[in-house]
Amino acid sequence: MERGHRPYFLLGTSSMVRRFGGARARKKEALAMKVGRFGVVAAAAILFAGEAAAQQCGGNFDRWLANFQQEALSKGVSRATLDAAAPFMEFDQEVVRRDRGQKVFSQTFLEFSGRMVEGYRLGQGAQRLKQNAALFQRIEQQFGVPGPVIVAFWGLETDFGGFMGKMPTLRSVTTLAFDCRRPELFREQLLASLKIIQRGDQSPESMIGPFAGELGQLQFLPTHYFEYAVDFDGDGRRDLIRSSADALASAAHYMQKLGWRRGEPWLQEVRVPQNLPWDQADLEIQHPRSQWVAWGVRAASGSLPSDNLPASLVLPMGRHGPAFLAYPNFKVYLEWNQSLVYATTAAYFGTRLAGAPRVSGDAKAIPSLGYNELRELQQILSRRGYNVGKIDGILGAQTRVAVKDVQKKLGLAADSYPDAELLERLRGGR
Ligand SMILES: [Ca+2]
Repeated sequence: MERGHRPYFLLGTSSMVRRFGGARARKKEALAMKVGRFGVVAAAAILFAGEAAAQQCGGNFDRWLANFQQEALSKGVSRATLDAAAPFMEFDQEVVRRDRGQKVFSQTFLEFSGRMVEGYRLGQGAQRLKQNAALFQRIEQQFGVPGPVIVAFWGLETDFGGFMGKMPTLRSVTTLAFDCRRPELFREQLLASLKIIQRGDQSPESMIGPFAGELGQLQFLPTHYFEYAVDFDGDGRRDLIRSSADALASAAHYMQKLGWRRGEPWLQEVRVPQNLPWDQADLEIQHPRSQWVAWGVRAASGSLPSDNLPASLVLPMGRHGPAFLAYPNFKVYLEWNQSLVYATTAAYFGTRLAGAPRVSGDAKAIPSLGYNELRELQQILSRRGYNVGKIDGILGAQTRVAVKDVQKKLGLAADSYPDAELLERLRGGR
């Protein structure tokens, strides 16, 4: 299973998902059809197994639910909690439809950060920081994570608590646990949702969120909610939906557990010389800052001390685009969301709120491949034996690794960022 705060979004913030909107009509007849055609077969299979072997997904919904409820009881969920949750534990075809239709789309770092950070969110974020200065001071004292870092996630995930989704979480996670796309992941989420209710943090009615089951102002998965949520306003409940203090402190607590290092930077924009050994620009490669300085890397603003703090050079748009040193704290961003564009944007947003100037670079001036070209590139790389994952037109980690390798073989600057020249040469089979 993939890791991460949101393992099922490559490049998805809930705000994108949120904009899909649409009717939430429930279409039970679709389920009835499915059960009608496959239910008997599934039941027979269970009988053949000679026991109540777990029907882990699909088949007859009522049978599946009864099986899940047994498991929940055996794992410490009370009958009373199950009874309270029962009216919401239904199948919702709309959830499946949205889950299948989830648009994962490709944007460059400058496009995405320009849209998600500059302007409205930056102004709002600065204001929120100021309004809650005492709260953020207390949070940093306890967990070591500075306010700007948390506010950036708050803004990206839910517009500072403004858009948290409108669907009953129990129904969403029940549906996705029953559906056979990622049943194990959502079976866990459903179990955690019930435990959150049992603990008194939420009620089945108050648990509202987007179709994929994330919860609250920082869009925690239910498992993360159950494990990392803290009560920071002191009312005795961990309420990540209605209490900003709880939600923000819980995010800091989660990041602390992911390994956030108190007092250290997370990301810093730099200028790089054009004769840099480009293959060293790789999240898997770290050098002390002194080595980067020796190679001619300079701070874009402020200073870049020549010391031993380890750093990776990140070029989200290749060697002609913006450049950042990513410090050990940056790995926490990648745990939150594996997408390099999302992680870099969230970290960059944090630096802006902490006073860094706007990133340099013009998206239109940097040669980038479009969606169709990226797909074509992935197809060519795949034919050449590279594992690029899904042919999806998205420049993900696997595609970057393949691009870097093929750049090296062709004697091109190995910055892991594909451009028209690379595609041209690969088309020609050279
Ligand atoms: Ca509370």
